[in-house]
Amino acid sequence: MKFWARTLVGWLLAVALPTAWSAVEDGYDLWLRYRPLPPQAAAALAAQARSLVIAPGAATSPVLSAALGDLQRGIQGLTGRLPAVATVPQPGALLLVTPATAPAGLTLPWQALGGEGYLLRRVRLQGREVTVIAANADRGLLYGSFAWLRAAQTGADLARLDEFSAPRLPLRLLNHWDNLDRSVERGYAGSSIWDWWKLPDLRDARYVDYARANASLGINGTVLNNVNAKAESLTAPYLAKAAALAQVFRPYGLRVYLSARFSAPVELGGLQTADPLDPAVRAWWRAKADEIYRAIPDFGGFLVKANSEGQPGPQDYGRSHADGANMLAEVLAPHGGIVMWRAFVYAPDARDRAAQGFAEFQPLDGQFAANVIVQVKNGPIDFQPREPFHPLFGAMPRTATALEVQITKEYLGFSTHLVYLGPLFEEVLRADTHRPAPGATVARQITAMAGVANIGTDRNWCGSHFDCANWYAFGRLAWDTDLAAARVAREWVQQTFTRDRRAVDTVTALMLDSREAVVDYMTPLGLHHLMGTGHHHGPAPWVSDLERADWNPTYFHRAGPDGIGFDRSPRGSGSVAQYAPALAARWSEPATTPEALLLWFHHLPWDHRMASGRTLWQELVAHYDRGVARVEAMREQWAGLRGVVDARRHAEVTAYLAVQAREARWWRDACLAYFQAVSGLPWPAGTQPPAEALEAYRARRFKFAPGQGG
Ligand code: BDP
Repeated sequence: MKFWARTLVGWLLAVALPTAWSAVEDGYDLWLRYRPLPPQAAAALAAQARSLVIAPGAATSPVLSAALGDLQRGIQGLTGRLPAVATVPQPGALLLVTPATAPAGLTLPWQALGGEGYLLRRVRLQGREVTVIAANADRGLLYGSFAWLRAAQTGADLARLDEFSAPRLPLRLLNHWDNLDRSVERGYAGSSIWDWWKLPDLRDARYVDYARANASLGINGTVLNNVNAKAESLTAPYLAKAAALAQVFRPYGLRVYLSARFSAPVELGGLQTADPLDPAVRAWWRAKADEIYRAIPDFGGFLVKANSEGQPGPQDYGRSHADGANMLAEVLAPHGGIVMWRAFVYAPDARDRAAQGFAEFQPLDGQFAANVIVQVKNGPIDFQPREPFHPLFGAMPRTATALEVQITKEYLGFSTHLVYLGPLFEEVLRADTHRPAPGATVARQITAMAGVANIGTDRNWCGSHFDCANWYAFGRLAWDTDLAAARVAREWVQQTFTRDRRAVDTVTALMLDSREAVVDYMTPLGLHHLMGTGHHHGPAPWVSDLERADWNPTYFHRAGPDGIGFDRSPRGSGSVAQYAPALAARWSEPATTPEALLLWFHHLPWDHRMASGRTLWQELVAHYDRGVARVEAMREQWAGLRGVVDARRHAEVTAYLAVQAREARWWRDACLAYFQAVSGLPWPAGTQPPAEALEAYRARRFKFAPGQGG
């Protein structure tokens, strides 16, 4: 090669290509980046994926085409070679097979795969080494294809591949709290990705990428609109818009659902009532259901927030939640649709808000129709950094239940705090309800999992790069509730950032530490709901003047000169009794309550002795300090990755971590300033008093904090 040519090639390799490359690292590609592997690894992978083999004619299935599309895109990206689609197996082929198309001599455990599961396996077929992606249906092939790509991207040994996976939960859904004006309730990632105004005519290319990302995780349903629903979403023009989205999503196995406003028969139908037992109301909903299914033949069903936070519901007419849910279930049943009826309710006169959901719903066990699922938040209050699991799990054995978690971090620092939620999801899924016996985990009690989405129009989808890990973890854990959050974090890092081992170790460790960090600097030892009023940004433990008692942080922490914490033991509200007797007994006594939940269940004097030997007051300060220190450690860990992680994303995360460090300190200082004032105790030796006076923290206002909806 001539000198100038060598120089040009050198310049391209050293400067131009990496620059061009890093320019596209804006997070848009999520974990489906498919960036080129190092030459040797690329060649090895290419040898295993020379062609994609399907049965003649099979590619006409839209779902299979979607699977092939991502396999081609992925393999080309990773290896630089586009695999051909063929119908005859050659060495190095990837075979996509169902029982109907499997070649003779290939015996596989078809039955265990169920309707959605898949098997990835290296086999010798007629003397040739090939890889099979096997499933009973095209949807399984789609999930299997993404699993193969995940294996390829995470550096798995593809020559020895043998992976079987089938979901236990048939329903794995995102819940968008998106409004029709494109604002997003508790959204911190820009506007709603649904451009309602331009739908159904304009179908943004982003809708396809959204569906691909969900399919890659096995998410199979999406509720398009806010649970605080507008009746208009059930009108013909909006149904046409939802139908357009359903059409885009269909090849990716993603069904569309809608939040239904219970009073729609009045608001849209001109009826005098929305009483679920009124024949005219039932007829209205029946006609509406028929209309919906004409527009969206595979419509999934309704999600309903009723008689909660001012939403209309059956209780407005003296009817029960079961009456309301069953009425909707009846009109959806002929079409195969379901009702997800939320158990997030709390009455204004609540003696103990944590007890309300159980009190209203548990007695209704056995009264819900077969196609109703009662959707229960992970904890009995409201998506706090840490809560015990909701006592309804396991307590309604004759009712199908769904676990609802919040992916968007309304109470965990919005999108500017790095908090990996995998450990939170894992904690609740693995919580032992003891119902009917020890070992009955939440994961074993549910039939569905719903995640309140954190997706918006931001280029990186979720408002921050790391918040995409929470979308990812939700999907992966909903698919396989036994997965470890640590493994999920690791594979996300490998696909999203780098396969550099040291960097993967560092980022994974940082992520795993982050959830405990936020608990420590916001609400340690079982404290909860200390957040600012309305927007929930920042600390406000002093707020005590809101109209309803249970809107006030003082209601939840009950700090005074005598001590701190909410007594839910038999000596207090008694709501601990909603748990199985073995747990209730354990959590009724401070000595046998895990310290992480201590102040959730008990009101204790400031000088209560903790396991560490410190007093409760000293321990509280130590936790807040540890939270702040953990964030500082996260910053340092991340700083050490400069040059390993691409510059743009590295800088963005660095900036966010600075916000988090500042706000963690603010949380610590403001909460401790307040608790110190009410307890009257001196600062423990060696600890720092807050930077500012309590009044200064109390005076802060955040009128324009995001996520308050339209
Ligand atoms: C609360 C949110 C509110 C939601 C509500 C719900 O602050 O915006 O509408 O949950 O889940 O945490 O319905």
